[in-house]
Order: sequence, then C-alpha cells, then structure tokens
Amino acid sequence: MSEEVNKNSYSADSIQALEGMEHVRMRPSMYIGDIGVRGLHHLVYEVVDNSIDEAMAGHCDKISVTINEDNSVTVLDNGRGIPIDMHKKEGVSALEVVMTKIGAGGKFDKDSYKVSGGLHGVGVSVVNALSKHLRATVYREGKIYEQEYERGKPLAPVHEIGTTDKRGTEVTFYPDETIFTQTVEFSYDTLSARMRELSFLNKGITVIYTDKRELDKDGNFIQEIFHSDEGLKEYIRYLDGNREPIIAHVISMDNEKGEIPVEVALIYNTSYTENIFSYVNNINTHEGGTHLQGFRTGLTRSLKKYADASGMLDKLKFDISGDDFREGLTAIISVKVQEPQFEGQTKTKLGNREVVSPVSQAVGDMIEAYLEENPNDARIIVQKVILAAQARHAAKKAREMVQRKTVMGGGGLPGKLSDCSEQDPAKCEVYLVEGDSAGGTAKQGRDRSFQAILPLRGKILNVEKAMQHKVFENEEIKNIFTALGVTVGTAEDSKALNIEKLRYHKVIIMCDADVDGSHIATLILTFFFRFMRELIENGHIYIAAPPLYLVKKGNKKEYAWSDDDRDAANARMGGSANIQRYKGLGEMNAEQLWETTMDPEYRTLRQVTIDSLVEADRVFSMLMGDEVPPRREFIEKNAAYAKIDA
Ligand code: 0RA
Repeated sequence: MSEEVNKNSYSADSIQALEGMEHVRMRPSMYIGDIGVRGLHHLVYEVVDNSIDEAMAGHCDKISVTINEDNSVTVLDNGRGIPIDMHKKEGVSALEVVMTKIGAGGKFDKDSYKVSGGLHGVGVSVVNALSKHLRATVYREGKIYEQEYERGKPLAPVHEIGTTDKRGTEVTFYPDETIFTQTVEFSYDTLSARMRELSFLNKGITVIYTDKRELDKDGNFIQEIFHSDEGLKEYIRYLDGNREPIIAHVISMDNEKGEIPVEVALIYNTSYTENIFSYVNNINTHEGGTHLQGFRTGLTRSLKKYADASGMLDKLKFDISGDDFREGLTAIISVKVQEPQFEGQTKTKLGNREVVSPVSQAVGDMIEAYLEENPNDARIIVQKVILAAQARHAAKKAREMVQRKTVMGGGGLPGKLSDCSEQDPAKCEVYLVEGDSAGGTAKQGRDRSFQAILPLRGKILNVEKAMQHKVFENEEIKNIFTALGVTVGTAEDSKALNIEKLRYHKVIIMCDADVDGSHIATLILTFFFRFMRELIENGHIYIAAPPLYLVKKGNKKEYAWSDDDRDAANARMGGSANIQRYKGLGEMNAEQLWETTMDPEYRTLRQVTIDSLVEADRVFSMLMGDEVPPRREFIEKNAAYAKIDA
C-alpha cells in the first residue's frame, strides 16, 4: 500500500517536472525575461552562475566559457561535478533531476552556499528546456558520465562513457531557434563584459573566455582570461581608468564572513558625476534598493561626522545635502543575500530591510578608518563636498529658471522648435538636428503633422566635464529640456525625471555622417546618458542614418549608406555613374532628406540601448573625458557609438 502511494507520488512529480519544462517552452519570457538578444545571453549566464556557485562554495577556481564554431556554448568548471547517483525521491540520477526539474537547481545540496543564480535564479533546467540540444558531462570520482537532451527531454539515462582524472561539470547547449526567433547568435562583447564583471565580483576565480567562430590575424582563437585577486578594488580602477583620481587609494572593504557578506570599493575623481554600481548575488541592481540605501547612509554619516569635527564647515552659508557627498564618486557595492526580494519595474531593486544596517555600518567603519589614516585625502574629500554644495545651489537656481519656463507659461516652448500638430506624445517625434541650416532643410522636408524639429547650434556642451549648473545654464540643453517637456530634480531626489511629461516618444538625433557629426551625436548621447538615462532605458532615443552617397545615371537614382552599397549601385547602373558624396546634411535638399532619413517608410533609425551600464559608462568617460590616448585608440577601433548598440 505504502509502495503504491510512493509510486503515485513519484509519477505525479515526474508529470509535474514535464509540465514545468513544457511551461518554460510555452512562456519562456517568464523565466528568462525575454526571447530576444538579452534572453539568449541569459542562457549563458544561467549556466555560468552554477559554476560560480560551486566556486563560491570553495570547490572550484576555474571556469571556461567557449562559443564554439557552430555557435553553441560550452561551460566547463573544475568543481566537484554534479552528483550522478540515484535521486531517492525521483528514482533517476541527480544529474537528470538538476537538468530536467524546474527549480531543482542546487537546492538538494543544503550545505552549498547558493547565492548566485541568474536574473531570475531559475536554474540550468530552463536552459535545457530552451535548447534544441544540450549535453551534460560530469567528471567525478575517476569516471566520466554523460546525458544528452533535446528540448529538455533526456535521450537516454545518465551513463558512463569513460574514465578520467579530472573533476568538474561541462555543459554544451544549442539555443532553440524556434524559441529565439530573432537571433541565436551570441555577441562576443556582451559575454566578454559579463565575464569580466563576474571575475571582479568573485575574486580569485579564473574565467577563460574563448570565441572559436573567428580566428585572429595569427590564426588563434579569440580568447580573454579574466582573473582578479583584488576584486572590487580592481574593478574601480578599471571603471575609472579614464578619470583622474583626487585621493591616493581606492577605499575598500570585504567582510566575506559577515552574516550578510558585504564588499565595497570607492574612489573620488575630478568629475562631477556620481557613479554607483550595486550588485546582489552578482546581479546588477540597476534600481538600487536597501543595500544602496545602507551605502548612502553610511557614507554620508561618516563623512559628515568627519567634516563637522574638522571645522571646515564652520563658516559655510549654505546647507550640505546627501548628494554633495557623492559628486565625483565612483563606487561599487556587492552584497550576498540568501533570500533576496527583488522589486521595482525591472525587478532589480533589493527590498530586504535587514540589509540596510549591516551595509551602512560596514561602509561607515571603512570610511572612518580611511579618513583617520589619510588626513590629507580626508581634507581633499571634504573640500570637494563643499564645492559640490556650492555648485548645487548655483545649479538649483539655473534649473529653476529652466523649469519655470517649462512648467508655467504653457507656451514657453523654445523659439527654435518647429513643433508638430499632433498632440498624442506616442505618435510624435522630434528631430534634434545639428546646425541651423540642416534644421531648416529638415523643417521643409518633414511631415509636420507628427514630426517636430529642434535645431542645435554647433557643438553642444560636454556634460562629462562640466559642472551641473553650467549644464543647466547651457542654451542648447535648456532648449532640449523645454522642448521635451521633461524636468529634472525634485526636493527628494535631485536626479528624478518626470518622464510622463515627455512630449515625443521618439527623440531622434540627426547629425552629419562624418567624424564631426558622430562627435556631436556622442555629445548629445552623453547628455542623455547622464541627465535623462530613463529616456534611453525606455527606448525613446534614436539615431538617424543619413546616406553617404547619391549615385545617379540618367534618370536612375540610388542612395548608398556605405562604400559597398555605392559600388553595388554603380554596378547596377552599368558603371560610370555620377557619384555625389554627401559631406553633410546641408548638401541634401528637403525632398532628399525626407526620402532617405525622415520618411518612416524608408528611413532606418538605430535605437540606442544600454547594453551594459558599466561598459557604457566607461565608453562615455573615455570618449568625453580628458585622457586622449585611450580615446584615440577606441575611435580608431570602433564606430562612434559602439557598446551603445542599435
Ligand atoms: C550540488 C552538489 C554537488 C555539486 C553540485 C551541486 C554542483 C553543481 C554544478 C553546476 C555546475 N557546476 C557544478 N558543480 C557542482 C556535489 C556534492 C558532493 O560532491 O558532495
């Protein structure tokens, strides 16, 4: 009788497992966020996270991640190997349970300190369900075991295939193109950025990242080896490589052994931007949360205490706010939380209240100790804070001027804006056009029912190097704010944006297709990145693509967007066509500009997305900062907006 019951519950469980896998295939986005490029790359992260967990538990120190020639991905670690013995309850190998049961993950190993886990912490079975083929190989106790699957279904029981002196787990998977209909092609840069990030966040492990799809000029596979002995401290140096520090050392701490493991590293630089990246269980928490709150509290409290005691604030005529302590600050906070509660729009905001006080305590102690030992740096930081407060007062005045114009008066739109007649923002677009003359052409060429034109004069301000009040005083930037209808800064949050007031859901940057044009586009993008990042995150920012050539012969006419296009067009016309190179938008007439660059039927717009915030920040600080050599090298190697891909 009792056997009967067990049998029933076993089959009920296995049906559930099957249903789980079916459910993943039916609703993949519920498990990996989306089925586009992002979701595709999540598959890799999910598999790597399991190996990271094994490393964090102290059982492995090497993980290799390989994109194979056929665009499958192999993840190999030198850990203990997933157990292959019979799982008592399920009646099959533990490996099979891990690979086919949703949510099984590492949970059956209660001692393992599982803190990693992909964005959704869903486990490798999800990857299996979404792969047309997957092979799991375990090297364990002198033997090699294997099991293969198709769309998550085992092709045979786990079986021994040989002997070995290695230990570890190897997973090779082929994403299912019936699920990932957009693309199954992995991006070298996307995975590279994540592997670098993981090696900084988990010091001591070595990640060997190889792309076998292409050979370099010496005939070798493309490979990067990531290893960090100093973790976040090194991460800060990497992040701020293009900025100038104002203090002697990176301030850092790591209390790995605490109840809530907290790692923090920070530095102050000469810039005016605040740059804080926070992580929970290796996941970038874009929306912040309780760990960030703890960090801010600890930082403010300890610096304030020092500044008060130093007497440097005695003659100050204005107040100092929390923001002032974070100008020119670059910081990384990484916490490990056993049962993280993720909140917010993108589920990247930590909600666990119990995290606040350990983090603020740890950060406060760290800073107090540093200031004590480095009095020179302490004075430099306090001076920077005072300057920030001063500038903030000036900025507030400048901003209020802008906002008064925006919010009140109704008709306070910039004189240079040629608005559209449509009222529904979702249907409206605005072109930010380089130069008054191109602006004039665009104004003639547009469809005025839904397209607005805002010409921008020459080079716009480099916000990467300017103090905030200079930004808000800048004429072109004021025009952008008022035209878009968006304001920045509230009493509680100096960076808050009232994005619901946005007057156009497409904001299109249109510049010349040359070096100067792409420089201007980058300046404008830098402004959006630093002051209206939500517009980028919500997919409102686009870059127009004007053609490079007009190819004409007789009554035939074609536009070309590249040298190859041009040659092909010329060939189609039988050669010796008349080729006009457009040196700028100004050389096109209104009709040409409309039909190539503004007509929704024919134009191509590149939507600006933020692939990885960390990399985006590095690119902007490099392109727009002071250090010239890395910038030149980067521009020579990449198009103007690499990393902000489209
Ligand atoms: C649970 C128990 C044990 C190993 C693992 C999980 C494990 C999982 C993965 C996933 C990727 N690589 C991995 N390496 C190990 C082993 C418990 C034992 O041997 O005592």
